[in-house]
Amino acid sequence: MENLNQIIKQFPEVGEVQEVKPLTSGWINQTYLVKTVAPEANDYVLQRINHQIFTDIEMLQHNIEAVTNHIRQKLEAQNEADIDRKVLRFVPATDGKTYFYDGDGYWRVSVFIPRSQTLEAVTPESSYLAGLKFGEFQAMLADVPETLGEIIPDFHNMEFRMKQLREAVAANASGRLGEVQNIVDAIEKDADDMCRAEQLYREGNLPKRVCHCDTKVSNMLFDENGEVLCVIDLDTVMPSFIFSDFGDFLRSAANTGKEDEQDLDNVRFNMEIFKAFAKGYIQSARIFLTPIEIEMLPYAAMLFPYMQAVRFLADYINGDTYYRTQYEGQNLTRTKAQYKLYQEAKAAAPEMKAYIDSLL
Ligand code: GN1
Ligand code: MG
Repeated sequence: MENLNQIIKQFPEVGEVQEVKPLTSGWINQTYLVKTVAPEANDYVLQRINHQIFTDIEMLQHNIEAVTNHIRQKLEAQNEADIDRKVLRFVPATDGKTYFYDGDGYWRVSVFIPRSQTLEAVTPESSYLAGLKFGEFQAMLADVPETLGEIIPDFHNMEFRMKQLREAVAANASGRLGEVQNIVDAIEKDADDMCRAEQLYREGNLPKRVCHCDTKVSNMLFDENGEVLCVIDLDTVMPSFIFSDFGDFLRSAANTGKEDEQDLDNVRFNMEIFKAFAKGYIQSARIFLTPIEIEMLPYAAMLFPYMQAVRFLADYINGDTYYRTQYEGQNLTRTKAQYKLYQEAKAAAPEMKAYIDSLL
């Protein structure tokens, strides 16, 4: 902790520290809660940024500052109360930057949002609120003046993910290809169709906009009354297709099974969660969505389990080099579960479309 205290001293606003303890949220960055001595003063969150994944820290923090400053200005213009609980604020280090490099790692500090909680399970009620909030988040960022960098290039680019799979297949580094050839073939059959967003983008018919790119219920803070306070985990905020945030949320929230479910009968697409989320999302996002973006929402709900199956499968064939695994074959189990979810979503697409039409 000695070392951590030295790092915290680089962020003068924090003041006198009472204790520093690990906060268990996510495995990408290391996160600590910094409790301060003064009773009414803010507490803080200290994070060591994973710069293996986020290699351009300057761009990362530029994106996050642009986003949080813009949201803060909007909340101020609306005369919102309690703004420090509704948008993250990153604290400057002595040189004025919102991060500090200690010669080995990159660190940043944000204000801890008191009396907040994350939800473990998604219910129709919280799914509705999440839809409303992620739509509002996108709507607020629709006119962000700065250009945001693509922090992980091609992150949600389906053509790029297919290319990675095809390279994995060609190299067959793990020798596992024979075992999964039938899944590769099934995936290939739908590839052109699933890459149609990239096609529309090239033709100038689909824009990219600022998205969150890691929408899950755990990336949202709720207050003591179950109201949404704030969207968190802004590392992947970048330009993408707007429906990324729609499809990615449903990939985890509307799956009735686990991400690596063994029993595929448990993997179904939960229409109640879908409807609640779509209702909230359309309510807050329809002011800026184009007709084609709305039309592609059911496609997005299919795309994300499909893309995730492709990513897990490529990693399995590569010999598990990207996703951490807890047991032998987990990436293959994940692949099958995500592929099953894709099939379920595909079957539900007409019902999704009818429901969305009924909201408009
Ligand atoms: C990774 O670690 P987590 O859950 O935040 C991945 C996502 C995947 C997800 C699948 C930077 O996110 O894109 O959808 O695993 N993030 C990165 O569980 O690759
Ligand atoms: Mg994350």
